[in-house]
Amino acid sequence: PHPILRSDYRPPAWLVPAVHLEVELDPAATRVRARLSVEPQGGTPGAPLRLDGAPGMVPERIAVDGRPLGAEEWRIEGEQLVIPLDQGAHIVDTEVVIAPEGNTQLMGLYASGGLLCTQCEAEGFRRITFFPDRPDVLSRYTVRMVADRARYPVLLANGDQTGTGDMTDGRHWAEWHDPFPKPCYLFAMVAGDLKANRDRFVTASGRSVELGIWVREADLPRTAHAMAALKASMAWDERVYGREYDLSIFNIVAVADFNFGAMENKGLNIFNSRYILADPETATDADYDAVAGVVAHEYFHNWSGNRVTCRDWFQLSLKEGFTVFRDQEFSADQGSRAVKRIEDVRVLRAAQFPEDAGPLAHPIRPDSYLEISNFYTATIYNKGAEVIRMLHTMLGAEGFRRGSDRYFDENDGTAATCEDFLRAMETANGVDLGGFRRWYGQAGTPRVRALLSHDAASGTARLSLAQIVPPTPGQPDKLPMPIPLRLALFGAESGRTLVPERVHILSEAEDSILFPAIGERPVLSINRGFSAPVVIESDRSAEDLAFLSAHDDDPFARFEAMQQLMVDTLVALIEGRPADEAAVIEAVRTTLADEALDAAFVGEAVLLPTEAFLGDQLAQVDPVAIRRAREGLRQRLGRTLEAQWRAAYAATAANGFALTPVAKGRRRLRTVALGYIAASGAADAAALALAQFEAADNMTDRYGALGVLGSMVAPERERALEGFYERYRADALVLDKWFTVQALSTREDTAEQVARLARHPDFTLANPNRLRALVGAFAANQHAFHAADGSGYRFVADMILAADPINAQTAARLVPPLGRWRRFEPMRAALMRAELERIVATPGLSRDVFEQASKSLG
Ligand code: HT7
Ligand code: ZN
Repeated sequence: PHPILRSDYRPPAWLVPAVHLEVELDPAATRVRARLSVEPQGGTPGAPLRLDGAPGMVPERIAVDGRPLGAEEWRIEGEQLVIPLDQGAHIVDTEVVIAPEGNTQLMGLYASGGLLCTQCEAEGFRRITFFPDRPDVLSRYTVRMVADRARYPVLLANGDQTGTGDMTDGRHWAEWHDPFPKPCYLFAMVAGDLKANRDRFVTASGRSVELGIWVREADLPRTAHAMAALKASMAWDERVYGREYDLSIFNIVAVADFNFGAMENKGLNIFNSRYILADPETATDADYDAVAGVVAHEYFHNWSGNRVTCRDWFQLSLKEGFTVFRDQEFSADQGSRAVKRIEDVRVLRAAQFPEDAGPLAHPIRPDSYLEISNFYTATIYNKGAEVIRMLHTMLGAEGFRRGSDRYFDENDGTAATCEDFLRAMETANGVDLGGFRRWYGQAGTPRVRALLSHDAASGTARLSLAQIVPPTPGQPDKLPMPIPLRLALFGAESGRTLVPERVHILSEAEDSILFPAIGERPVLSINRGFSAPVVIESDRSAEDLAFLSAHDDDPFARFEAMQQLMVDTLVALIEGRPADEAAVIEAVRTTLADEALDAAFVGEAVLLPTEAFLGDQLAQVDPVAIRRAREGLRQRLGRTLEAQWRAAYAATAANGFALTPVAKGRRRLRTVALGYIAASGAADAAALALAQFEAADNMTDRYGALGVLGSMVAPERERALEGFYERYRADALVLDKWFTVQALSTREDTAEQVARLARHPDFTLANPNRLRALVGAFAANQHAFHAADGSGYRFVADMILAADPINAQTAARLVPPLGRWRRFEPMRAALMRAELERIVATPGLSRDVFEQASKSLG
C-alpha cells in the first residue's frame, strides 16, 4: 500500500453541490440510487470525474444527464469509478446494491441488533455509494429512505424530515433534507424499531429545537442523563462560545455495535450505547461522566467540525483537538475543575505520552498515513486539546474567544486547515504565533529541566530552564517549542506565597528567570494546572514535594507533587536505591486528614501511580520489579494508615444514592479506602468488600468492590463474580465490566483466566466493546501482558489476527501495546517483536493492522 502524503493535497477537480439518494433498505440487499449534481472546479480542466467506491462494488447503472452510459464510457480504477465528462455541470446517476448484514467492519451501512445504521467517518460513505469521499467536497443532501414498516418503523437521516408515506407492499418511506452543505463523512441514516426520549431546547435567539434520543424501548429509562447533558451542552456553547444550534431537530441514536465512542453526523448523532445509557444500577459515576462528556463532544462538533469542517484528514486535530478542549472545559464547569484536570492529565500520560515516545509517534498534524482510521489517536485528540489549551493560556479567555469567533465567522460553511485556525487567533489578537506552529509539526513530548537556586546573601532566586524535544520516527532533529509554564514560588519555612502565579513562555532551548527579594528558601511550583504537555525534570527533594502536596494553592499542583513524591520513591525502590517511604506515608496521612479537601480530590491524590506509568519513568521496564515495589508500598500504606483508611471508609458511607459531586466524591474515596484496607492484608477485607458489593444500591459501589475483590484470592471473589454475572448477563454493557475486571486483576493466574474468558459463550470478536473489554484491558495489565514466557503477547496477537478479518479498525487498535518492545529487556522485546513479525507475515492482512504492526517493528 502507498502512503497518502499531506504535501500531495490538491483541491478536487469536481464539486458536488447537491446529492439525492434513494435507499431501499434491506439487510441482505439494499439498493442505493444516487443522483449527484456535479460541476468542475477551475484548476484541472479535462480531469475525469473520480468517485470512490469499495472493494468489489460495481455500479448496476450509470447515467449522465439522463443518458445511460455504455460499458466503454466509464471504468473502474482500483476502487474508483472513473467517468470522463465534458467541462460544465452534469447530473450523474449511479445505482449499487450493498449488503449491510454482512458488513462486520461497521463502516458504511451495517446492521446492529435489528437496526440498520451508518458510520461514514472517515471513509465509510464510499461503501454506500460511489462518491468523492473527501472532506473538502461539501453537498446539500436529500435522502429518501424506503423500508419494511413493521421491521423498521423509524427512519431517520440528517436535517429536517420533509415527507413520509406508506407503500402498498408493507413498506413505508421518509424523506429528509439537510439544508447545510456537508462532507459525506457527516452523512447518516438509521432504520429500526426505536423509541425516543423527547425534549425541547429553546435557543438564545428563541428558536425551538426538538430533541430526541432514540433507543430500544427497554432502554428509555436510561436516557435521562444523556438528555440533561445535551441540553446543558447546548446552553454552554451559547454562553461560552456564542454558538447556537442551527436546525430544528437534533436526534441521537444509540447502537450496540460501534467502532468508536460516537459520531457527530449533522443533526443525527450516532452513539456507541455505552456513551448514552446510564442509570444507577448499571452505570458507574465514571460512566455517567463519560456519557456527559461524549454527548457534549459530539454536540460541540456541530460548530467545530460540521459548520467548519476539515479540508483533508491531515487537519483532523483541527476539529478533534479543539472539540476535546471544548468538552473538557464543559465537564470542568459541571463539576470539580481540579479533579477533571487530574483525570484528563492521567489519560494523556497513559495513552499519549507512550504514543509520542514510541514507533507510532506522529505530530498532531501528521505528514503521511496508510490508513486514516489509525490516526484517530490520543495524539490527535488529547495532545491536540493540550495545544489548544496552551493557546487559551497564552491569549487569555477573552483573547481566545475573539480568535474562535473570528475562526467560525471566516470559515463557516468551508473546509478549513489548522493554519486557518492559527491565523484567526493571530489576527483577532494582533499577535504572531510563529514558533507555536512547531507544536503542529513536531512529534515527541518535550522534557523541561527546571532547577531553582537560592542565594540567601543577595536574597535572589534563579530558575534555570532548558527544553529538549526528543527525536521521533522520521524527525531526528527538533527545534525548541514555545512552552507556557504557569509557575509560582512558596516559602519553605513560612509557607507564604513568595511569587504569585505567572505564565512564563519558554521559547528557546534554554532560559532563566531571576526573582529578586526572596528572603527565605523558595520551593518551586511549576507547570501548574498542567499548563503544557511536557515532562518536568526537577531536583525537588521529597521534603519539598511533601510540602507542596500539603500547601500549594493550586489543587492540580498538589496532586502533581504527591504523584512525583510517589514516583521518586517507587523508582528508588524498583532500582534498589534508598527510598523515602516515610515521606509518602506522611503525605498521604496529611492529605487524608485535611478537612478542607473534598473527598473526590483526596481519592485521586492518595492513589499510587499505575504500573504502566512507573514503567514509563524507567530506562527499561521490569514489570515484575514494578509490581513488587508498588504492591509492597501499597501494603505498607494500607497497614500503617489502616485506622485512617477505616475512618475514611466509615465516613464516606452513603444513605441513599445521589449523583451530586459530593456524593460522587465520597463513593470514590470509599472504594479507594477499601482498596487500601485490602492491600493491608486485613483479615476482614474480603468480607468487607463482599458486604459492600452485596449492599450496594449503585454500580459505582458494586463495581468498586468487585474491582477490589477481583485481585484477591478468596471465596468472596468467586461469589461476587458469579453473582455479578447472574445479575447482569443480559446487559451487554455491564457484562463488558465483568470481562474487564477479570482482565485487570493483579492475580498470578490472570493470563489463564483471560484465555478461558476468550472461550466464554458471551465473548465475541464481532462486538468492539466486548473485544476491548477483554483483550484491550488485558493488554493494559502490564504485569500479566508482559509475562516472561510471552504467553500474553501470543494471546493478544492471536486475538488481533482473529479479529482482523471481522473488524480491522478495532483489531488495529490492539497493536500498539506490542509496539512498545523497545522499552523492555531483550528477552521480552524479542518475544514481542516475534509476534509483530508473525502478524505482518500473515496473508490477507488488512491495511489497518499492517500499518500499525509494520510501523511498530520499524
Ligand atoms: N469524529 C468521530 C470519529 C469516529 C470514527 C473514526 C473512525 C472510525 C469510526 C469512527 N466513529 C466515529 C468521533 C468523534 O471524535 O467525535
Ligand atoms: Zn470528535
